[in-house]
Amino acid sequence: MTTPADNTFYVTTPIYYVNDKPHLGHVYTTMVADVVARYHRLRGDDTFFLTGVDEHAAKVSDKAAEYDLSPQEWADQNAAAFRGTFEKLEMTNNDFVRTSSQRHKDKVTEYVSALLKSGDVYEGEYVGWYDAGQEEYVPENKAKDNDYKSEVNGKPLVKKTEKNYFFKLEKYRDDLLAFYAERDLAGKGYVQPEARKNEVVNRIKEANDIPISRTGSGGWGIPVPGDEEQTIYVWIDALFNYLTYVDDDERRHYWASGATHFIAKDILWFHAAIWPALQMALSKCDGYAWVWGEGVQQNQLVYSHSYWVSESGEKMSKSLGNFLDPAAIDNYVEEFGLDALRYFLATRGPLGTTDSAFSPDLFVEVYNSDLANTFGNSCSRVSNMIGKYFDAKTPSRQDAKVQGVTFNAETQIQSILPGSNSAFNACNLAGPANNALILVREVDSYIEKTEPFKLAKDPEKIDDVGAVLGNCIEALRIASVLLWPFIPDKCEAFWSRIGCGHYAEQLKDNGTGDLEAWVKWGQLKPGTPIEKGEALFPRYQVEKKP
Ligand code: ME8
Repeated sequence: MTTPADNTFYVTTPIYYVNDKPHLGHVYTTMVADVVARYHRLRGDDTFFLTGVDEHAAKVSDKAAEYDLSPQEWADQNAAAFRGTFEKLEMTNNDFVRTSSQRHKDKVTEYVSALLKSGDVYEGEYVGWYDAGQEEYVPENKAKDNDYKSEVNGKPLVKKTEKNYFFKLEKYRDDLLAFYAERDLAGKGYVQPEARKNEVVNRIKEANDIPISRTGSGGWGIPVPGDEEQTIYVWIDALFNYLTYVDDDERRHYWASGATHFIAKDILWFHAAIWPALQMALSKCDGYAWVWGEGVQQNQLVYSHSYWVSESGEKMSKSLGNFLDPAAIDNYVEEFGLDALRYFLATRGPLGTTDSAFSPDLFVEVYNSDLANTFGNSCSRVSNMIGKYFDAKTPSRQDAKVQGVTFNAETQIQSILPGSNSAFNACNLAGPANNALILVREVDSYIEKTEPFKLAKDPEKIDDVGAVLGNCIEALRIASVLLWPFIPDKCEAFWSRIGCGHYAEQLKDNGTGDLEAWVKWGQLKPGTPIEKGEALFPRYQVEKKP
């Protein structure tokens, strides 16, 4: 995830199937992308964040039929549920994809027409084992396992040949491998984490052409241009969303910067092989060279995270019915606040190569240790003392050394920012959050060592007390700027208490900030009114656990 020189940043999530309501897994990927998008806006980057829903799947029309609704009606209901959940969770996506939107359908039709014309999509024949009772094709291995009989009624499967459209994936094998190699050479692998790359590369070496259409969808889907009998396979339709929603004069520069695609490992193959091959193929068509431009080749990447699993280790999924659904998510937000959920998911989630168990105990522990006892407590403690000893105004002296104790935060800050930037660039979220907390802990330890509450008893030492508290509030201001992508609401509340409400003003409605300037030491002017306010994160009593 590298920001190109022009400071443009484009981040996406998968578009989610609307056969059912959203769950924690969907919220997670969108939340991760949101934290990253906010970080880039905070830096001042021209940022575009896209999420949305994938509608034309057979499982959507099947589910609709169960409820006696049209696929569109069912998709509308669930798309609204996804949109509503994301809005409630204050996701800052710039647009929301619906693959049933006219804009998307028109663009996909244009792209597939171009590919038909160039010959990279061609008409062919699909030969496979057909279960007539079930009206479906059975993959070769499954057919073989069942002795070429129907799993359902035991009747022999029939070998059936059907007209189909194919994409010439095989033709792009070498180009894909060369692309992977170039990116590795440049030190910016296309697939991350690195560990996931090998399985993909090995599969690319053997990739064959893939069918990209189907019949019998009952009209639910985008027709293959010039052949109303066939609809474009849902995965091809879906992958194109990353392009259809930015393919206009206002947004095309986001595409050119090279997207960061956040996904989970379940859908890596489509993103790691089929997606870049489709882009390569489209770029060879008249008027589409920009689709595979330099910025795309250098910066586009696929970050494939692991799963949230239940405490017994099963993947959380709709089909297993063990996911945290919107109601359970609401409960967490009600009990702990939205920022607490954001913080927990972003810092303790399965971003790397191992799955994370969603544990209510761990949630409470992290909430209390990082948010209530560290950031929240430090903000209250320092604001309270400023209220008590300095008439609730920022004290004027900020010497680094008080009572023989040197305040280290100022030097630390110089290394925190570059460290956070490179961590974000590597899609590491726990690191930058922890860096900010290290700064907060530095404040706590400085207070423990200098004991301003004791010094304040001696009127002659009031300047020292001022120096300590002035340093502390300044360090907390900087920590709050660094924490904003994770816990925006609480940071904004804190800013309004310390005279920094203008940060929030600037960031409002997806505006951009000035991270570098805001984390410079010594900006809180002496005499700035400091409000105490309620605890930002009230401590949670463990026996009350949700
Ligand atoms: O695959 N842990 O949609 P989908 C973490 N429409 N993340 C999870 C998760 C879990 N247990 N379960 C789901 C599709 N996710 C296609 C995508 S994109 C062009 C088309 C998240 O509704 C994760 O991001 O099955 C995963 O990749 C995605 O939801 C799959 O969502």
